[in-house]
Amino acid sequence: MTTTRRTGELTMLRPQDGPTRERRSLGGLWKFRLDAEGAGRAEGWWRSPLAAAVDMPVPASYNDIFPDAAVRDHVGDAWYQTSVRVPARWAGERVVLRCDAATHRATAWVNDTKVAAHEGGYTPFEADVTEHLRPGADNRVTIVVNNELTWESIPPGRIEERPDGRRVQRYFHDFFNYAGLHRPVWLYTTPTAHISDITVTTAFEDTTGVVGYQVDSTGEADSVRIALFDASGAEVAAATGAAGTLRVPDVHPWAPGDGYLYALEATLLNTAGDVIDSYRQPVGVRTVEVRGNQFLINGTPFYFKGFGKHEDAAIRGKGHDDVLMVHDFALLDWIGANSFRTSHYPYAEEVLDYADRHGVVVIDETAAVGLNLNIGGGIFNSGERVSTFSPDTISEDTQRTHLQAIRELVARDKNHPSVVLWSIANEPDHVQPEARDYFTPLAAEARRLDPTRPVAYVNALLARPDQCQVTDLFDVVLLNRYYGWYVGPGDLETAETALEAELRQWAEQHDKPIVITEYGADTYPGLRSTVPTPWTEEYQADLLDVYHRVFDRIDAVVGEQIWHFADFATAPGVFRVDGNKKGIFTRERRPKTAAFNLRSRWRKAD
Ligand code: BDP
Repeated sequence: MTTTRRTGELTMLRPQDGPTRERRSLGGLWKFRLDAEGAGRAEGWWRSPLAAAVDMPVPASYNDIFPDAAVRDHVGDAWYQTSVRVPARWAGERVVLRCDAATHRATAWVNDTKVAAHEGGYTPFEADVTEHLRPGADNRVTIVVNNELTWESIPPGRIEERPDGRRVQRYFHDFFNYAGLHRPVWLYTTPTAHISDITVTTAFEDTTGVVGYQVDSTGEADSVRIALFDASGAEVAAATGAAGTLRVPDVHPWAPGDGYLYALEATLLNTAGDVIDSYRQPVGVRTVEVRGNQFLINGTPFYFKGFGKHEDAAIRGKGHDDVLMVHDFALLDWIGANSFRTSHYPYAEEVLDYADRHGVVVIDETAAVGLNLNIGGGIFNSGERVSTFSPDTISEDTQRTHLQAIRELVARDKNHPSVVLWSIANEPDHVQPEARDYFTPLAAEARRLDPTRPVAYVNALLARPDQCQVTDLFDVVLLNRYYGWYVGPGDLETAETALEAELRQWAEQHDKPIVITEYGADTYPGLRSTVPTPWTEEYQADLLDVYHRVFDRIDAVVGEQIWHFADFATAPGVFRVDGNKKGIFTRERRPKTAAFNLRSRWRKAD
């Protein structure tokens, strides 16, 4: 039997060590050089050791590593290079270069050969480099990362040319445009014939877990053997064949707060029964369903408590860091949160693995943020409404990139039990009629790729239920609301009435669950007041209380995710004091007053 992977589908199986596979992390210090003029591509900088280079840690954003505005505000290419020796025993194996994230696009070379080019800063890409890497010898790996945001990129942006020749990046979203090699870079081996993808779906029949699987592979193999192990390592089900169903009596479900995982081991065998390749895929057995205005996990109504987050920290920017990750999850647990949204882009796979293992529920979002020319970083245009969709702005080209971003997100994250909902955009323009043409194919593609999860987009304050052009295309209503902050700052009484009136309208006009995916107030830590005063710690706490009173009065509200988990970096602006200060924690992860109120609300028994 020869199995080949389905053409046209993306495969993004995460590298792992195992009996037939080996990984080599390329993390550490790389050579680094900015190239605002784009000289490197013309001069072939990948062909020799990078001249005039400095040391740069990987993974990290490069922007804040040096006290240098030229690095922080750089626009254009930035070159990374490292030299790597892999064991001679790798000869004869298939060798793959994988970059977990290069923001926002990258081209990679191994020695003199271009091996990959990828668009999109938050999903991985890889290349088979077997022909180009010399096991046992020195090899140059060069990656040029480009951080320009344009009308064709996701997220979009535009570059201003200044009279003095400087190029300045403008963008419509409210977080700093960090760039670089943000996540691990790997070389890894697989056998020539190998497992290229695994897709798992799960269901229940009474207390029996039903695990559907499909194993895609490339190259000559005779058969596929499947075994499912429980968390203690005992085999609980087995099968043969590239696709099929496993049944697990008395299954231990994956559930919020109980990240129980099985391991599905897929093994490719040759005609003699020898193992060709083997891969272990974690599996959480759970269901997700939207019924009326309820969001059900394992048939039980689920209420989202948590935050919109960012991958953001001092110095490392958006660079993945296990220390920070574990600490952030510990704070989520401390405060009693059960979920978060990966605002506003797909997070590192390490984060989703952690969420899987700890039963934390995730709304998984694409990087489609800022597709709304009437909002700039949460601030609404006060003048005339401008057109978001046009051949010169958000266009079919943007839509094409957006579609690809959805495909890569689903391909990468489809097997994570923690992911219960796809959010395909944050606060796009959904009032203009063109929004419907723009979003119809995107919502359809997300459903085609993954019929097992609901699909949503995040609605901005500018569209009431009767104005929104796209709500009926989606399963869940996700709302970002800023009454008492951007709308009527300082007036919490009006905020309470207006919020309640609007939420009731949503609940009446759409029989769908509502999750409030953003609400909050900028808060300068240490600023206190006895009377309601925006920016104080008391005001943040009081505003959240107002929202919670309203949520508790409306059945269709099935979740509250505060904006934001921690203070984070943004582009400079008169509305931002060293970044966005809506964090419940400071950027250093110290609690503000509201953290303690939330802790008592969220930790109360349901
Ligand atoms: C919302 C955006 C979010 C911003 C927030 C704010 O979704 O990215 O950071 O406003 O202004 O509109 O704080």
